[in-house]
Amino acid sequence: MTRHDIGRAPAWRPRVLPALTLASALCATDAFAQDRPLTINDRQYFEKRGLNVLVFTNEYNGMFFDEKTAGVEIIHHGVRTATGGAVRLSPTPEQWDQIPKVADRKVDPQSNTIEVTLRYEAFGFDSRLVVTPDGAGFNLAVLVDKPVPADLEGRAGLNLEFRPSRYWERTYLVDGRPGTFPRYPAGPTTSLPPGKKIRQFEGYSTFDLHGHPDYVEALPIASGQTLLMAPEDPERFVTIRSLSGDLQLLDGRNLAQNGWFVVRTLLATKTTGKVAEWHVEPHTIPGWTRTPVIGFSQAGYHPSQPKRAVIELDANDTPFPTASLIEIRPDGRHVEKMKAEARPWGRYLRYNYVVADFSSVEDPGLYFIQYGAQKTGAFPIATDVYDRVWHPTLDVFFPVQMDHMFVNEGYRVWHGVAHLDDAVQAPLNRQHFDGYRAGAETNTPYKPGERIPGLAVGGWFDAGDFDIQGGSHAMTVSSLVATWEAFRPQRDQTLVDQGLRFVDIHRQDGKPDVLQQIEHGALQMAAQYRSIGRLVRGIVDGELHRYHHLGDASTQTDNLIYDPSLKPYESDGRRSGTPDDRWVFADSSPFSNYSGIGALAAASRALRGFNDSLAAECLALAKKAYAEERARPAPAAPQTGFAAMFGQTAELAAVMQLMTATKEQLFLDRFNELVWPALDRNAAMTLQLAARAIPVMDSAYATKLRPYVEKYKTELGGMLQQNPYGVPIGTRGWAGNSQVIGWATTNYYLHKAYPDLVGKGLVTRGLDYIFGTHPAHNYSFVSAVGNRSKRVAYGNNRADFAFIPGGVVPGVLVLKPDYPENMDDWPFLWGENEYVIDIGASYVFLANAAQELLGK
Ligand SMILES: [Ca+2]
Ligand SMILES: [Ca+2]
Ligand SMILES: [Ca+2]
Repeated sequence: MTRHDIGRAPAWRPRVLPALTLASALCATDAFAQDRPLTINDRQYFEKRGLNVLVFTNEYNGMFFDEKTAGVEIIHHGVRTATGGAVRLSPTPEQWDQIPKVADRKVDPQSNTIEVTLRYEAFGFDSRLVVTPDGAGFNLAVLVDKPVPADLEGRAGLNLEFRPSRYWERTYLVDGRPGTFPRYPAGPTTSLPPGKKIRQFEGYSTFDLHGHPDYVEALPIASGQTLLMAPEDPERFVTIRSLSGDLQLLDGRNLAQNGWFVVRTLLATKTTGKVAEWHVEPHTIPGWTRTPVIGFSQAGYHPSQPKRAVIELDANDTPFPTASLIEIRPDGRHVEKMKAEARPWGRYLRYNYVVADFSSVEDPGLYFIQYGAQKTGAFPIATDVYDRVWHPTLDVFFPVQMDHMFVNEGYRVWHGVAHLDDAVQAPLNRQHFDGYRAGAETNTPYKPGERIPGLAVGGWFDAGDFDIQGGSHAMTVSSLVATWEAFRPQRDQTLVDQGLRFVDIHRQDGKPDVLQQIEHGALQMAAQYRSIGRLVRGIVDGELHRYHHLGDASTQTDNLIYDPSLKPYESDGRRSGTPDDRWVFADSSPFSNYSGIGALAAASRALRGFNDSLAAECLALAKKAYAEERARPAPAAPQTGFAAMFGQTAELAAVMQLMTATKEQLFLDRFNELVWPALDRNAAMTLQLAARAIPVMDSAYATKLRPYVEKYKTELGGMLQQNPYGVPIGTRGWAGNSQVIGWATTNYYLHKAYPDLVGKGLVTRGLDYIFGTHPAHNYSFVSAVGNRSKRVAYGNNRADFAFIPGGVVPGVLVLKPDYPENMDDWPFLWGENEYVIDIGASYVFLANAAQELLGK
């Protein structure tokens, strides 16, 4: 069994239907459903009971390239097991390999066919991928009007990728020959000269030649005409038969830990028309119905807060009328405490929902929820449920993310001192990876390749990767300062020694950990302002093959200053001839600079009395940089996209922090000048900032702000109806837990100032969502917080299928058109599972806010 199935009844066991009804149901409805071929539904994908086939409802994008969320995809008994069905140019495509563009897509319900035209512009290569239901499955064919280009012969193939964690511990048959899906990659591979390699993103290479001539490709682990995958498992069984050419089964993990099992047929060459064709038949279980997901808070509930279980149901499921809250008594007996109506909510995305409200139960104790025969894990109702939920984030997640430090925990070293060779000015005119780019100016006082002094200090690894991102640092520092100023948490469970670059987890040193983290962020940001005069876009590897590093952060670079007089891999013990020192990218955007200025001003307040010299320097740097930025001609505020959302409030946020730090009239006036137009433009984005200024402003300010809060409250009503969870669920390519936390935090500030307008329930609802009351499954999105939580995630230890305690993942990604997903057995989808520092900091704030509001 996989983790996904733990605690759930086997999906194919019929539930609580009288024998007669069941028999007739199987004869009529289910037998019919089983025989019914795949048909195109009104959401433009192929559907039959237990099976969906998506054909480029999701496309590859140019930002992160292959995210394993595009192409022909199979949702098999509710689980997206296959992705990347397309013409691909390598046996086991990696994230930064060439991706096809969709030049055309035709959905034809008349002929029950979906056809996409795929284009590789760099090769002038077009092909058509045609999906047509056939028998119990479908045919997948590739057609070309012109022969495959000569340089892609033997390279272009029809690929389909299967999620390893859904197939390992299972077997396959290839033309009757048995095999077991490898639990861990074990070859075979072959070494090829670089001339054979298809150009990757912007000419970068994911492969480190490391002084040797050849790169590596995966060879098939099996090949033949007919492949039966997991024939022993009715939920996973798929048959693929090639109608032209051999099928190959490959293991992409031999090249990259995030690779999938790939089934592939090379396209026929020097010919036109059909150049590859498969018959694919995923087995379906008659009358299959997805097991309900009972969404609830894995961390439990404060007695006085609302307690809503949101139950997610298959569209074919018939809801039970009630759900029960069962108390686990001190004598061990299980006693039904309350039977709540399972109130139909309706449809959201592809599922139906019912909501059971247990709010009236306020007695402290241990409970679980029973719905039909299904029982959830146990959870507490107690006055102290929020006391400790943020500790793993502050005690473990943040220390593990600390750059330029050695981080120890008990017998375990998380990583050694990293990136002592930071950093050099990035080259000009470069489209880099991870969203970095350089134009014609460095925007710093340094020449390309020149060393920028003082940067090997402080800072955190941005996320599951190891770069230092300016923007997320600013948000993190500002958020940690907000926590310090609002709640003054004195918690001290971490020793931080900046002089020795040493961190010891679970070891007191007499200093509040929040302040030590603020100091660590401020040290890096102050270094940037000291040597460059602005917040940098980031500090990141120059080479793609170092950027995707998995392992100890201290081995990402050699920690030695680059010296071009030495040969690559040569060292005198202090310098080395390997040009691996990280690059500094700076842009000229005032918006990111303002966010850095605001964070420095905030840090200066928190650090006063803790590190006075750093506090004073942070404020001086912030004021100087603000004056410089204001003296520059202001570019037009971006009107669309991410920059518009943050750009337009960036200066306001900086001024709010400077005003709070200095009380100077200059900043008070500027704040008044900016805040009202910003509220008129986008109140939802501005209200949190505006409310945070209330203690600094006069009472007339709070009165003037009130109508905006009233309007927000009205708009909230509509938002709360958009999904059964009653929180804003984002639909972008990076899942939206951060927005949920931000929304609940705004509600906290508004509740503090206008308790008659915004209730406490809108603060805890955000946490209920994070802790398990959400679509797809019911694990807590904070690793090691709540009874069951994310046990694999996209931290920098993801190759070990592990987690970092206290890390908060992005959450539920809504794949078009209607599939909410958060993989719980496969850590490698960053949009679902990547911990990021700023969401960690904002989570610490929200958890403290809930604790303060509800009290003991
Ligand atoms: Ca990054
Ligand atoms: Ca401490
Ligand atoms: Ca180096």
